[in-house]
Amino acid sequence: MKRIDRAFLAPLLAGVFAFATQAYGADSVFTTLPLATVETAPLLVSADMRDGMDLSGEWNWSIDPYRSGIAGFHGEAPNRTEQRWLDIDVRKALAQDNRELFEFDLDHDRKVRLPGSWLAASPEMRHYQGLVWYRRHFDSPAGRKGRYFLRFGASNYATVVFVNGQPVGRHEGGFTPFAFDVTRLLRDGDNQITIGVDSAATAATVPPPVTDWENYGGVTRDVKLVHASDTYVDSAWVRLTAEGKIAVDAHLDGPAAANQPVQLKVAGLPFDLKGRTDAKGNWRATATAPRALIRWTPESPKLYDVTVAAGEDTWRDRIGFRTIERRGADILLNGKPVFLRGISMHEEEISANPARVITPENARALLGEIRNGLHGNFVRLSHYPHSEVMTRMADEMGLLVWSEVPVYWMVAWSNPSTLATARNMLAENILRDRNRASVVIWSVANETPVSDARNTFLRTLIGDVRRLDPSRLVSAALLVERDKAAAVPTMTMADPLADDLDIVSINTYNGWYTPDRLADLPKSVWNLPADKPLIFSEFGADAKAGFHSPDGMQKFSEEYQAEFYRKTLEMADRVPTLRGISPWILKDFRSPRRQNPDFQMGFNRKGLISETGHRKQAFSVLAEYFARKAGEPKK
Ligand code: GCB
Repeated sequence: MKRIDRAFLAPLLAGVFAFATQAYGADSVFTTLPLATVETAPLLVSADMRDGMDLSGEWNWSIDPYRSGIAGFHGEAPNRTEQRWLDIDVRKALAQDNRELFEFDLDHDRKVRLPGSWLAASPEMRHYQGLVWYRRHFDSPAGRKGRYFLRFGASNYATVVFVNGQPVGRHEGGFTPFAFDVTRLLRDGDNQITIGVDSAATAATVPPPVTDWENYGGVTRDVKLVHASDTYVDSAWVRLTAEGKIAVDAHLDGPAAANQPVQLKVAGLPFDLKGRTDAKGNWRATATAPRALIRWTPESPKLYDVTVAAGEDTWRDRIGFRTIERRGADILLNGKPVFLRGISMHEEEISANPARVITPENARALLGEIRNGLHGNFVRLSHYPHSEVMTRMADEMGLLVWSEVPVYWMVAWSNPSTLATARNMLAENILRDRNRASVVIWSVANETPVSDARNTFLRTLIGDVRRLDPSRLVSAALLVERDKAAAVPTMTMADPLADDLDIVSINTYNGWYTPDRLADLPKSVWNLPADKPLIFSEFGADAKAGFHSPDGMQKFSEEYQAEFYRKTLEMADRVPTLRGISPWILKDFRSPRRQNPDFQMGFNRKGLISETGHRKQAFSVLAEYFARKAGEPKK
């Protein structure tokens, strides 16, 4: 890849991000620390495959509901004993001068395991949204040489980072990775890291405060001290092109980045591509793929060990090679039509008290329900980028992936800072996952009402996707207009954005949020573009596992949900351009807006399995439908 043009995300460079100034004012650390974006910070693509020190484990933590660590009583700059990130041992300081006033002591506060959201850490944290400080110590690696990066898989939502009392940087956005070069801040022996994480959403953030899922605040993915040589491969993208070639784009960072010999190898194949970086440290090359290459498919998800060697550094990844295209109303995987047998999913493990901890075991359990239980080949990872553990597991298990950014319902379409935030988030997601064969669709939004400002905003994002990754398909979950006078449900795609997308995706809840009789659903009329694939990206009905209705017609019963699926699938089968579905949703998930005490208790119950994994009746309805679809000759 050519490192993204500096001009690409121009507003980002101004450091004007959606959250910071609104929540903290112009001169707090949340506003003034260097902002990590795809243009300003290391990308460290495939950092999870690099050497380093895992900083998961026990951290001390302390809430800061009035954000006192950031400002004094009257909003003035915090003084020395208020700045919670300073390298001060509070007990020692008091031993030296017992007149000092500290109203926190992070080193001696409670401990919690990171990664994981604070919401599940203790009962009184269940609904906490705001600022929390985390602190841990670690011993510096012996014989330090080369470069050290502090890399976060994700931290929700705004984050400030300090090492040994020194400011490092900040980041905004709860679902994508970021990293800082901390080489010069490390010292021999004991080192201290302090992180402030603020989960509050504002009208300007992405997503905004009103959603239908739990806002899991905190450091929700791995923190790692990554080690690399002085000059290292900061990003690499290796893929199969539509023409059947293997292409590589790599970028080196460091003093010897320019004019450096580089070499791409794919283990197990007679493939060895050599070249040299240009003056900016970029290398782009293509070569014909060997005949022996086995293509990645959901049925046979072959991954290769791939390396890019450059000087002292070797970048590693495990990569599948496949193509994805649209032709007319068809989606072609490796040149053959494919029907996407999927379901949607939130990033939430199967558990009575989920904390958004996605370990490989948790990811395998969720995706296993789709692949083996439902006979699926596709998952919609809604409504934001999921953990890299999940997309790697999808590569390994053979599931096609829809990947999305949380441009959800009503973001501040006319706010340039909101757009900058969304663009950076989208870029961070794409740059992280461009090497994943499983990812076939980038989605830029979910259920966003049409307006000029919204169209302009989303077209900017679509343009970014096409520039950063023209090899995949672009979509967004759209709304349709319903003809109120028609006798049978009649829906028309009137959203002008459909013209900009490769796949038209629609969420439909007729029979759940509308008074339609389920029996009428198959008669529905859909007025849709004839030359584009359609995905029903959502449909679903709530059911409380174990709640039954004698006549099958009571909402929240397993019977109603199962019948809703039968009739909606019958309806879907009559739409000629249908090329996939991802109903709502695999598992019951936490959503604070859902408070019916008989059925919901803080959970959206549209899952086909309960939060603890109990399968509801509708599960087998979909499983049988997918088993049939899998056996059908392709259109
Ligand atoms: C939708 C949203 C999804 C909600 C779902 C529901 O249309 O896209 O985020 O959770 O409906 O259950 O209402």
